[in-house]
Amino acid sequence: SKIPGFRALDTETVKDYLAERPDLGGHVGPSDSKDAWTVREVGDGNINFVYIVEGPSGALVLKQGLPYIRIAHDWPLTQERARFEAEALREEARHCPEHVPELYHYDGALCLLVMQYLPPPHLVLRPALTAGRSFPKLPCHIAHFMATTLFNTSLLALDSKAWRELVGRFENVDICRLTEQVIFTDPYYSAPVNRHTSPQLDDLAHAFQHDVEAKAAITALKAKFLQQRQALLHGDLHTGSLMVTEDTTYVIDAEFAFAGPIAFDVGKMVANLLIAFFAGAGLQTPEAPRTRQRQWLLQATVEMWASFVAEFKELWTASVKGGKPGDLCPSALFGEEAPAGPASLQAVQEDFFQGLLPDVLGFAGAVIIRRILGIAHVVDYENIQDADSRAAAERQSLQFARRLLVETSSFGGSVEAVVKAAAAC
Ligand code: ADP
Ligand code: SR1
Ligand code: MG
Ligand code: MG
Ligand code: MG
Repeated sequence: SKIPGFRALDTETVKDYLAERPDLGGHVGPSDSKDAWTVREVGDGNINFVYIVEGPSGALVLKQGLPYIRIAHDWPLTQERARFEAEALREEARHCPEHVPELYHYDGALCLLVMQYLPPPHLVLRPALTAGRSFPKLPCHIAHFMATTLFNTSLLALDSKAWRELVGRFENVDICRLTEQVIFTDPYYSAPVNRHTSPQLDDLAHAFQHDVEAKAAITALKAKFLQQRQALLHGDLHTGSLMVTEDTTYVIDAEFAFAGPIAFDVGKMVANLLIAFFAGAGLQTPEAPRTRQRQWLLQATVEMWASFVAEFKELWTASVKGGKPGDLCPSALFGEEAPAGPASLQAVQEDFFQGLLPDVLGFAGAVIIRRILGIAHVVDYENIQDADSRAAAERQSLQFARRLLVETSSFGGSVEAVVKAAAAC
């Protein structure tokens, strides 16, 4: 239901809203220059409305959430999502300001945020990948964002009081229920909102609905999504939530933030790089082959995982006081009484990452499947105009995703093995 006092803004009232708040309007220009401001609604996501406002002094972005989702007006969604996004942006900026747009303002009654505008040549990564682009710095940047935000909001960095306080601030119930539905439930039964390339993929869509092993695996992952509270996640970390140039990477759209399994954020990123890889097979033409970009997407997957592990481990090791046998680690998981010398720390770390990767791969499989069989599709595949070619890329993706989901251990705990198998498809 609508928040009392809520009203949806439009390209005109956005100007009035900002002009009445000189601290905000000032990013664009003085309020008496309002008539010269331009406002464009540019929302291309599934959920919200996004306005870019430009004036003589600069520009900003205003993002507003209505009481329903953008792509389905009969689908209500909590307007609390703006608060979660604002809180998450603040928390992320504490740990990784270089990859997060600056938040200027949050208005709970109007369910809106005002934030830093990321101007051209910034592009949303997903359509840029679909156009054949590569971004060599991306894997390191994303690894840095994930390592810093996930480590610093986990029990490895926080004491249990701070941790419980953080978890309590991010009880993002309705948004998590949406994810439970669209990723972990709908693709595995004949949910009314599902769609797929038909009739070409009818057999596979039907097969997933009767696939006992896939259902067991997705249920185990859903349980982890619901039960494992390891760190504050971004919660919707896909290539449509990244804006990039050759040199910069920004993570936007934090409204799905909640305390959950670290592997979910990492798995979404792995999935989306693989989606771009598999879709590339259908997007390329003899005149414009995608060989180099597709190789880069696989290398980027390996590099992102390796950098993430290295950086997360580095933060963890540095946070352990001294590092001599018998020294004490400050985190809640290694409390005052727990000795954490280098040997035991190394053993714990190895255990941690060995346990993490299968979940990363499982979540990645689930995320690929939802983008082909569920409600929310992606331009990676949708831009393949010929339905048979699109279905061929989707079929290959689904078969590979099922291996990630069900035969996770066949990759021997190695991302290199995953990309080698993808390249061989
Ligand atoms: P949704 O929650 O609906 O998915 P997003 O936060 O992903 O909304 O924003 C939708 C689109 O708005 C982005 O894909 C991008 O094109 C544009 N956008 C969002 N934030 C910014 C920003 N800070 N600077 C420039 N463009 C932005
Ligand atoms: C109705 S599903 C909409 C999807 O868009 C968001 O960005 C999330 O990925 C969500 O699952
Ligand atoms: Mg988005
Ligand atoms: Mg996704
Ligand atoms: Mg969003």
